[in-house]
Amino acid sequence: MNITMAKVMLSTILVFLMQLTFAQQETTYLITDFDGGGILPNEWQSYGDLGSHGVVSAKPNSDGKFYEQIWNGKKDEGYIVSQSDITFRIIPKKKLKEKTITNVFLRMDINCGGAPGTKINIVLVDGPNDCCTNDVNWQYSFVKNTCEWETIEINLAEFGYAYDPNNHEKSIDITKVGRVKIGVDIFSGTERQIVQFDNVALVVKDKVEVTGYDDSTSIPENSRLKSTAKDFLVGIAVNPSRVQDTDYSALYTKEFNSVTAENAMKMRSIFKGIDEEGNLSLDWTNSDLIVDFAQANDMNIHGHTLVWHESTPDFLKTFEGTNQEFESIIEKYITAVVTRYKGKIDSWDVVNEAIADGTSDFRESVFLERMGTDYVKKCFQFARNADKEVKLFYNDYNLVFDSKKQKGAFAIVDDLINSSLIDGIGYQMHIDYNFPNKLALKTATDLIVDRKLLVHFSELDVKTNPKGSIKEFSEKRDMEQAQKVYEVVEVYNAIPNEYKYALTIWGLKDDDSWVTPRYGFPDWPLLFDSSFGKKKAYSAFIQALQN
Ligand code: 9MR
Repeated sequence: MNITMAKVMLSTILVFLMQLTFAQQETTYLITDFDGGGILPNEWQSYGDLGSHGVVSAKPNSDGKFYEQIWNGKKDEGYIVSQSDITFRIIPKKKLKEKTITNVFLRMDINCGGAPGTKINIVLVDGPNDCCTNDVNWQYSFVKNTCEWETIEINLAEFGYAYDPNNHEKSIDITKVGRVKIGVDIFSGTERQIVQFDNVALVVKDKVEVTGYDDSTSIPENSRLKSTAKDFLVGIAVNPSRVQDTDYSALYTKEFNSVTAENAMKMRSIFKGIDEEGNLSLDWTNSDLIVDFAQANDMNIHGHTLVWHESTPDFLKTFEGTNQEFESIIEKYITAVVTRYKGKIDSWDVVNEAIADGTSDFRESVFLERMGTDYVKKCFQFARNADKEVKLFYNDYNLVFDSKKQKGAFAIVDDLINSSLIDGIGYQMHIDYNFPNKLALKTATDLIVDRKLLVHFSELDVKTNPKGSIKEFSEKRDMEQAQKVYEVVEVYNAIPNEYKYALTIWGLKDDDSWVTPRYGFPDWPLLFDSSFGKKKAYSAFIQALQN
């Protein structure tokens, strides 16, 4: 054996050993590369619109819409769909029955066929009726705007909460339903768009790799959140009683350089009544306390929130005056609050949560009812009139993954941009240890950056027990939560500096959080435990900024 042969053998053995060590066992048990001709030669079938309408034609159908199917490599490799504003689905004929969904991934190669900006929804359909009431959606925007082929892989376990994050009863327990089908919807709007698919597969993995947070690397004892984050503010939600408690205030000032009042600047805290002449009765006790604390400690202040349906005083809901009078009261209120803290408060959530869950429509509220669909814009204008310098934000939750809500929110935002009334968007970030994934976080964050607005991850907490399935905080959940925090911080830190504002954590200690009382399950959603101890999620925050 000469030296070259020996080298080749050695490297072959090495590669083999590496594969043994690193390769994750996976089984691809449903796959189609469309090479057999026709839509789905083996184990997939078309469903719904495609089946009834699809024709091999690039001309509009009688309904004026385009439907085009090109099989098996006629243009490129892969399956091409080109149509406007319509749903298309492919469904594996085999059910996922008895598979544990935790380790099942949908993998496919996709290409936006020359139409940058195309979006698709990956849809999980849960029986028995196949469509559509129990569908869950996972919106995917093509990463490469050049429309090159890209491979996407989605952990099906992440679909669970997309369905209805606020109603845990309704969310799908995939391990129980036993007959899950998977579809792909083209979310094409009114423009004719093309999406190409190839190598659609379901992949079962032995083990789901957790990447990013490394538990074996300890962080230096003197690390601080605020000093590790060089290019943005690290905020904390505070309450009047806690800023006066030295255990809390010591940690607040050590770790954070921005505060948001968790409740003290909401209408219900400040706005106490209206007299017969229309004068407002305002109580500044709590809000002043927070402002004084922040100023004394040289911390930034983000104001939360001028208008929010959930913090509307009852006397406004039952106000008997005219709509015009109502609007003038809101104007007076916003003017008074913004003016009082001019030069002290750096930014305001002007309107909070204006869009209803799972829709693109306004949420019902007395503000909508009395001031019309322009109410958000009016409130921003009142705030802007009161202070030309203060930064104005629209703040809402679930915008990362509720695609309809996202659409509604950005319609509001785009209108505000046109009127030069908005400076930034707050993504609240009340999220789960396993949802949403990093790609979804990034894709949604890009929507803000694309508009050249400031990004505030405004109310971060990471639920570790969203379905109430655990009684105690496990090592596993601790790690998973840390991994999610790592991803959030990584995504935030990757924002171009000029659009960074703050990443605010919604409370200090696990046992202070709103989550447990609200959902009724024990949870551990924050970075510090109930004894003020740093959790893995704290280390993950620091690590994500150092790597
Ligand atoms: O954490 C806040 C909790 O203490 C209050 O009882 C509740 C109602 O005012 O509001 C909570 O904070 C909410 C925030 O103001 C807006 N986004 C959702 C937050 C959690 O409900």
